[in-house]
Amino acid sequence: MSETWWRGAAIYQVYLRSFADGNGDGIGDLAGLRARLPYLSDLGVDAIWLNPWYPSPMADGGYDVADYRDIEPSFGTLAEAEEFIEEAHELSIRVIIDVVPNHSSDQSAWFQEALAAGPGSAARERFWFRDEPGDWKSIFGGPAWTQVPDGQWYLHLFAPEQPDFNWTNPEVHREFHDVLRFWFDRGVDGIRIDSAAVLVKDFDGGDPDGYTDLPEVHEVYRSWRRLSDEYDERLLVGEVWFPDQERFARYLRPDELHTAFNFDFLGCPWDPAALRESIRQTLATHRPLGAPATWVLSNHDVARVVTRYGRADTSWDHGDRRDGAPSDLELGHRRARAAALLAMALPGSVYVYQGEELGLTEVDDIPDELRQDPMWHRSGHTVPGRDGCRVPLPWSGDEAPFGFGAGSSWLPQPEAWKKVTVEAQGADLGSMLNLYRAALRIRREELGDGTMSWIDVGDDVLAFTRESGLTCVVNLGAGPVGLPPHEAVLLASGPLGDAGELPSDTAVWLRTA
Ligand code: TEU
Ligand code: CA
Repeated sequence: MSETWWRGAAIYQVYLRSFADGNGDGIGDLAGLRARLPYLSDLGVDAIWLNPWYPSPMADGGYDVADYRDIEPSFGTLAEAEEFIEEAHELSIRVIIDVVPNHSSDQSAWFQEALAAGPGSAARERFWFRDEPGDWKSIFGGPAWTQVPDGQWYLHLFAPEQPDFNWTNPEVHREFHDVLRFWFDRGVDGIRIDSAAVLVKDFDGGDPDGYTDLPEVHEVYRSWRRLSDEYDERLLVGEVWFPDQERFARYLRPDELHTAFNFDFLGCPWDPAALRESIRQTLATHRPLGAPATWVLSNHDVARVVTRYGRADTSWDHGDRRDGAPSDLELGHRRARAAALLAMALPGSVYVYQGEELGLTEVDDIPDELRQDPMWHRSGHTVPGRDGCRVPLPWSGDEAPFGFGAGSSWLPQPEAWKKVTVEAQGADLGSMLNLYRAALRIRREELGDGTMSWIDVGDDVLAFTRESGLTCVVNLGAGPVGLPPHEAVLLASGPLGDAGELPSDTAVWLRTA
C-alpha cells in the first residue's frame, strides 16, 4: 500500500459561492478564493475540496451542471481555474473538485438535444424518458418524474432541473471518463463523487428504493479507479450515504474508491457509547481494506455543527433532515470545540467545512423570499433546507458583508457575525479559529493516518493514544474527570479545572510519551 497524500490529509471544503467575493457582485468566486489562499495555507490544510464550479443555472447550488468542461461565469473562467490550481500547488495545497455523475442540468447540451430530438431518439437514451411516469419520489420532495411538452416523462431523483443520466448507456460512461481526464489533465488532484451510490436504476424490481447501491454501480467505480491509476496519486472520494457499514465498505474495495465520507460519524449523537462504537466500527470496516477512514463533522448539506450539538437531540438523521429545534449555542460551541479535537486526533483524513473553523452557527432567520435551496421549495416549506449552513463567510470589519466582498452577499449574514470574523478571531487566542490552527499544526507534525489504542478513563470518557505518544481525552460526562498521567498538555478545547481536571464537554491533547 503506497503512502498517498490523502491518507492523513486535512481537507477544507470550499463552498465557492459563499467563500469570498472578488468582484463585488455578492457571489463568491475564484478571484476571491485565490486572494484567500494564504488564509488556507496558514490554517494548515493539505487540500481543498470545491463544490461544483461548472456553468450552472444554480437550481441546486451548482449540482445542476450545464457543462462539465468549463467554469461558471459568475465564478470565473477556465483559465482562472487553471491558475488557481497552480497557485494552490505552489502552497502545497491539493485541489479536489466535485463531479456530479447522477444527473446534469436540464440546460445541459445533452438534455436540450434530448428535448429537441423527441421520443425514440438516441439523444433521449442518455436520460430516462418514458411514456408513463413511475411512482418514485424525488429526494427533494414531490414526484421523481416530470412531463415534457411532447408527452413523455423523464426521471429526476433530485429537482426537475436535474434529469438523471441513463447509466446503462455506454455513451454516458465514455462521457464521464472524458470529463475525469479533462480535469486530471489540468492538474486536479482528486474527485469528490456526488450521490455516488444512486447512479444505476432498477425500475422493474418493485423496490421503492430501486436505485441505491445496485451491483452495476461498482463497475462504474472500478473503471474510474483504473482511469485514475493511470495518473499520479489522484483521489476518488465518494459521497456514499449508508447506515449499513458492510455495504458502505464495498465502495472502498482496493479496486474502487480510495475513500468515502464518514456520515456515520457526522450523524452520531454526542454520546460516549455511540461515538465509541461509531469510531470502532469505522476503523473495523476500513482497516481490512487498507482504506483510510475519514472524519466529517459538517458539510454544505447539514446543519452547522455548533447548532446541532447544542440541541437536546444532537444526531442528524439523513431521513428526517433538520428539525429547527432550539439549540443552546454555548453548549454547542463547547462540544464543537471538543469534537474538533476528537476528529483531528483520529487516524485517517479529516474534513473541515468552511466556517466550521470559525464556529459559525446555523442561520435560521433567512427571509423566505431569499431562500434558494430546492429542498426548501420542493418540500412545501416543511423543512428549512440547507441555506442556513451556506451563508457567506465573515472575514473582517463590523458591518455586513464583513469583508466577504465589496458589495452585498447573496444570503444575508447575521449582525452577530461581527464578533466571529476571521479578523476578530485571529486576535483572540482562545478563539475557535486559533484552536483549529493549533490543532492542524500539531496534527500535521504527528497525527494523520496510522493506529490508535483506546485507554480506559471511564465510561463517559473517550481516550486513546496515537503512535507518536499523543493522547486525546474527551469528557462526555456530566462532571469533571481526572486526566491520565502525562508529561504535558499540548492543547485543550476549553479551560481545565483548578486541579487540572477535565470539565464536561471538553477535550484535551496530552503528551504521554
Ligand atoms: O447530496 C446527496 C443527497 O443524497 C442529498 O439528498 C443529501 O442527502 C441532502 O442534501 C442532505 O440534506 C448531494 C449534494 O451534496 C447535495 O448538495 C446535492 O443537492 C445533491 O447531491 C444533488 O446533487
Ligand atoms: Ca463575485
